[in-house]
Amino acid sequence: MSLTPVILSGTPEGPGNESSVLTKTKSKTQRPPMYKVLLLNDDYTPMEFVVHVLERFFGMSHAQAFDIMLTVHKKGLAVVGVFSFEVAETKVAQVMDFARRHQHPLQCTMEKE
Ligand code: TYC
Repeated sequence: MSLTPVILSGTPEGPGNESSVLTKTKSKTQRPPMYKVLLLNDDYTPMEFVVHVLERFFGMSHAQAFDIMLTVHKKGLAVVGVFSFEVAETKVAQVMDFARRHQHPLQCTMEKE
């Protein structure tokens, strides 16, 4: 059996070295997309209920929750957190279900960042 010589392309340091062409491929790793969870204002949901929702489902302190609730009340909406798709979907479902069970029209949605 005979061996056929092959020419390998590379840098002056030669193939197989750290700086050869093989190491120059672009990394294509992507960060997973993140989703903003938004709370929307309405005229009927009691302020205390919204504060409770923010404490219960978003782990906010009472002061933080009160501030965000006031932002929603004044500006119409606010981002209450940024999560992976699955976590954002779960938070939205939990808030919507909790509001519905208490017969409040509170709306919670998600949006790709
Ligand atoms: N605007 C409501 C009220 O005056 C309070 C409220 C705040 C409702 C935030 C929803 O996401 C909301 N009772």
